[in-house]
Amino acid sequence: MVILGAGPAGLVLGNVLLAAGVDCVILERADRARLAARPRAGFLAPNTVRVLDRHRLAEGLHRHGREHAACEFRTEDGSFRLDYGARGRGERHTVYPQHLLVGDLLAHFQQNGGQVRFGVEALAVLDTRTSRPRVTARRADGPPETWQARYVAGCDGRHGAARRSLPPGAFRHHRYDHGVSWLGLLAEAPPSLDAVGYAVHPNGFAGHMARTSSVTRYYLQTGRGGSPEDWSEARIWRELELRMRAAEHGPLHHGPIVQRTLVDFESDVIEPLRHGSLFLAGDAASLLCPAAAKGANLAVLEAELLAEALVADLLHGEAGGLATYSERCLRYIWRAQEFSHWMVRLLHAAPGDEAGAPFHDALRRSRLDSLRSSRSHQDWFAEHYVGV
Ligand code: RFL
Repeated sequence: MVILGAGPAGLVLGNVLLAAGVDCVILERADRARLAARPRAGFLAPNTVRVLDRHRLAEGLHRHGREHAACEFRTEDGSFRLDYGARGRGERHTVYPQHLLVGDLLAHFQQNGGQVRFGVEALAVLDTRTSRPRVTARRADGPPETWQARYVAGCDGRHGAARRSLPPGAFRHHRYDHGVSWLGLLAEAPPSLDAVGYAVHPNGFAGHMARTSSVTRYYLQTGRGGSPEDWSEARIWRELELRMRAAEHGPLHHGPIVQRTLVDFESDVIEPLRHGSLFLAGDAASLLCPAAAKGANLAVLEAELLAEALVADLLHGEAGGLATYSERCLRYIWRAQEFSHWMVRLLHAAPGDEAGAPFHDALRRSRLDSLRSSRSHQDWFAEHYVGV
């Protein structure tokens, strides 16, 4: 088995396969140091924790992760807190930075004898209609390499080799541009709220999400086409204080900004996720905008489904799980896409040039009003916010 990419999808898949006795290798473009230092997600759904628990991969997150169960909305119509952990199914997030999780998964895989080839970039997946697919790859300072296996798992993200290798005409690529961009920031500062903060302001959205006791993720909605360098630290904190209405709710804890990333809100889905002996999982299968924090959670869910189906096929000759893998994942993917899309509409004013923008904006305020006052709407939110 060849796995492309050592993100959450590839590493969960690799660990489950290895534990079952399936021989596999992971090809990873980045070097080890870069991989373990790439902060991205942080909010892990209860299902993700259950999957990691089932495969004994959750020791680090239980030791260092923190439970999280509340959001605070700050809007032009006032603020309100939603204790989602006490609504719906009563479930909570575990906050544990993705790069720490990736570090744990990598260590576990390698301690159990798993092979990761760092600095190896897959170029193409060939012969996917046969039972001996090949992966061509290159190393920065070495000759081209070819890897061959019974199956290949494309866990190499949206711009990886797996997507590029899909036979033209054999898949649908659903794409949506939400017309919104966020500047994602990491501040070396303790969280300022004991809740996820979602602020809707005439200047645009601002968000606050705890990562650890000394690191906080912030988001600022920005225009398209800017550069993270347009944002000095002074401008960032001024804008965060303004949009989060610090004058009314209390100041934010300031600290050095150690990461600035621009994220254009685009979503997409590849259908189907299986092409002969090539399977897609994680961001390679579907990209979700980060508004609802679903991407890493879906990646883990899909990796477990794929691992179990591969084990059934390779060790027990039962091909049914692989045959239905794509269909089963796509149901989860579209549910997550639907909720993420709803969140984007909840948190952002419609672009001024969009047809019916004032109407959409009135709908957004009405949605927030309903979420503030309707217990059944809060139950629905809680279930979808922590679920995948
Ligand atoms: P990854 O993590 O991108 O890993 C893919 C790996 O493949 C490697 N690679 C290749 N290797 C070999 N050959 C090639 N040709 C290759 N091309 C790429 C890459 O180096 C990389 O190591 O994908 P995976 O495993 O599918 O995991 C997906 C998640 O990383 C992603 O969905 C989340 O980070 C999204 N996301 C969030 N998800 C959550 O569930 N909760 C959150 O709180 C959350 N917050 C976020 C986020 C994403 C963000 N950004 C950066 C868009 C916050 C942000 C700012």
